[in-house]
Amino acid sequence: MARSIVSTQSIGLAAFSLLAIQLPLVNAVFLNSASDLPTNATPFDFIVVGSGPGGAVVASRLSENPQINVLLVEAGPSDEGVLEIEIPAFAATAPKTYEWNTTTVPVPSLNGRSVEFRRGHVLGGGSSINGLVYTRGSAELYDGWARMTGDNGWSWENIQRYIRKNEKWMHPNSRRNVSGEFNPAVHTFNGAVSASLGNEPDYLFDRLGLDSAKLQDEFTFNLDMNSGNALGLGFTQWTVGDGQRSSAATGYLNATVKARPNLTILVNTYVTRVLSDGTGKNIRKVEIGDRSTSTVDTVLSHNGWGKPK
Ligand SMILES: *[C@@H]1O[C@H](CO)[C@@H](O)[C@H](O)[C@H]1NC(C)=O
Ligand SMILES: *[C@@H]1O[C@H](CO)[C@@H](O)[C@H](O)[C@H]1NC(C)=O
Ligand SMILES: *[C@@H]1O[C@H](CO)[C@@H](O)[C@H](O)[C@H]1NC(C)=O
Ligand SMILES: CC(=O)N[C@H]1CO[C@H](CO)[C@@H](O)[C@@H]1O
Repeated sequence: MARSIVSTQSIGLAAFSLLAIQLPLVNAVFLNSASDLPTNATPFDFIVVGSGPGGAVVASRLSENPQINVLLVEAGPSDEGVLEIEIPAFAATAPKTYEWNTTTVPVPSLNGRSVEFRRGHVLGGGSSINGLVYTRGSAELYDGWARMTGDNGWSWENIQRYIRKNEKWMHPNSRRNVSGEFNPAVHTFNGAVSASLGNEPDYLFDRLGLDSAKLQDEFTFNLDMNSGNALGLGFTQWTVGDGQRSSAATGYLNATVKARPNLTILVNTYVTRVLSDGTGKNIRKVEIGDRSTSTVDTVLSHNGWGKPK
C-alpha cells in the first residue's frame, strides 16, 4: 500500500505517437522473453515498468481503453500456476526465485543487524509473495501523508473511494460464522482484489484474546481493524478469496485483462535504462535486456522497434 505509483519500479512512460503504423497485434499477448517481442510491433503508447500493485493497476486501467496500446514489463516470471503463491498456507515456502533477495543496511535499533527486506520478483510484485494480511493502514497514517504532501487527495476520507474500488469482500471459503467479526459497513463487494476473514472458525486462541480484551482498557475489542482505527484486538483480514491468494496480478491482470489485444505483458525482462528524448523533459524509451548481460538487447521507442535514435 505504501509504495506510490511514481516509485522507480512503476513508472508509466508516455510515448505518444499519433503517426504510428497500426500493425495488428496477436491476441492475448503474454511474452516470456524479450526475444519474443515482434520486431514489427505497433509502438506502445505507454510502457509500464514493474508489475506490482502500482504497475499492474496502471497497466490494467490504461488498457481498459482499446485505443491505448500498453506494454507492461516485469523482471520476474509469471505467477500463474505457482502453488506456493496461489495457496495461502504455502506463502512462507515460496522459492527465493520469486524475490529480489534484498537486505537492509545494518539497523542500529536491531543491534546492528541487517535483515531480509522482501520484495517480489514476479508478476504482481510484493502482493504475490507477501504474508496476505489485509491492512489498509490507519486514518491517521493517510491524514499524515495528506499533511506532509499538502495534497488532501491522500486523506483517509478521500482515499476511501479507491480503497473501496479495490476491494471485493468475500465470505471465507468455509462455514465460519463471521457475524460480529467484521464491520460490513466499511467493506465493498465488487472490486478487483478479494479480501476475507480466515477459513478457520472460532479458534480458542481468538477467544482467549477477545476475552482478555474485555478485561482491560488499553487494547479493547476492535470490530474491524480496517475501519481507520487499527488499534485493539480483532480478527485478521486476509487478501484471500475462495481459498486462493488475491494479488495485484490475480486482481488487475486476470484472464479477461490478459486477453486484451492492446495489452502486452512481458515477463523475465529487466529494464536496464529509461532514456530521455534529449530535451531532458520527456522519457520515451526504455532499454530492456537480461540482467546477466550488460549489453542492451533491444531498445523500445515510440519510433518502433530496433530504431534507436
Ligand atoms: C534470489 O536467490 C535465489 C537463490 O537463492 C535465486 O534463485 C534467485 O534467482 C535470486 N533472485 C534474483 C532476483 O536475483
Ligand atoms: C452467528 O453469530 C452470531 C453472533 O455471535 C449469532 O447471533 C448467530 O446466531 C450465529 N449464527 C449462526 C447461524 O450460528
Ligand atoms: C477481470 O478484471 C476486470 C477489470 O478489473 C473485470 O472487469 C472483470 O470482471 C474481471 N474478470 C473476472 C473473471 O474476474
Ligand atoms: C492500439 C491497439 O492495439 N488497440 C487495440 C486494442 O484492442 C482492441 C480490441 O479490444 C483492438 O481493436 C485495438 O486495435
